[in-house]
Amino acid sequence: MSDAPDLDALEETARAALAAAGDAAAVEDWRVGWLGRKGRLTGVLRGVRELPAERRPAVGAGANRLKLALQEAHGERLAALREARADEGAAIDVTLPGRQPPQGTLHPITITRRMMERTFRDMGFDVVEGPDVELETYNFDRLRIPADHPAREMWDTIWIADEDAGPRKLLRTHTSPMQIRYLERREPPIRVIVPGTCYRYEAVDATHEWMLSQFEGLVIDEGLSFAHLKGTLESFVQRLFGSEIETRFRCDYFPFVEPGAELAIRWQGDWLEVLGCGMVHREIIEQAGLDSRRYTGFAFGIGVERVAMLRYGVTDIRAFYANDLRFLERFRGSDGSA
Ligand code: YSA
Repeated sequence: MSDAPDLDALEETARAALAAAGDAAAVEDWRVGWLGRKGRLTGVLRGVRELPAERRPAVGAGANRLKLALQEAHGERLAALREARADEGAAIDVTLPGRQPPQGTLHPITITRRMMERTFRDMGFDVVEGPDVELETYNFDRLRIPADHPAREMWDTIWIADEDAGPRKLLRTHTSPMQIRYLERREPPIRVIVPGTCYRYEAVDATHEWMLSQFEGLVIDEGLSFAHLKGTLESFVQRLFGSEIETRFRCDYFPFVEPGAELAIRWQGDWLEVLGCGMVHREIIEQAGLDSRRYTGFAFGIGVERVAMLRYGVTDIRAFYANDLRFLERFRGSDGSA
């Protein structure tokens, strides 16, 4: 009469052997050795019929359970080996030579903005920024451009549709609203620039974009005259373009300055207007609670894209925002230093 097999000991031995099988071939050997036709567990199952009748059901059931458990363990072991192989495949091969991923470059308008900002900082200006979504009152009314003023026509406006009955909002058409906002918070002497993006609902052509960048400048102090305005702007232009640059001041009209002017630069045998400017209107100074007999000032708004066109010899402003990589590549290596 045969002894009943020790199924627990068998299971332990089988599992240890499976864990030691380090590749698919070893696992297959294990399967054949334990679960194959002549395998150890198959032999145990066959031997059940040799047992005394009263023990057969319990040993038979235990051996079958063990067979199922070992089949499951076999499947898991194969899956674990496959996963380990996949991980190995994904591992970094540190012996391969390095590869440089594609690198972006600074956009020419960013480069120009930085260069302009640095130049103004060198000239003693502070730098602040303001909101792109502006209140109508700052963009127009408080700059002496009420709703019925014909000067509103100068700035084709993109209004923000708002369900509220509150104050009307728009995408700022120029950076000048920051003159008012800054004067609300600061006392003279003031010498500040405001770089920012502006938006206009207007036809695009070689020198006009619907989205443009400006640098607002505001200087308020005692005893400032138009000569200071001219000197400051000429100095800025020469720092940027060199002393040979040809400039032209002409009379212009903006309701928030008196007198007003524009500055153009020689370009392609013609003139390209780069900025509007003027002496801050007396009413703007008084609106800020300042004594206009004591304080005077000047302000300007420079078009950054126009400066970039001049600096880089770009004849069509639309090139800056067309996202043509061949164009943008031309600026690789420029860092915005003046
Ligand atoms: C005037 C007097 C001040 O005391 C202060 C600021 C100003 C400027 C005024 N706020 C203004 O926006 N004037 S402007 O409409 O003539 O624009 C100023 C500059 O922005 C232009 O000289 C030009 O260089 C640029 N610009 C204007 N519209 C543009 C544009 N650049 C590209 N596309 C457009 N559509």
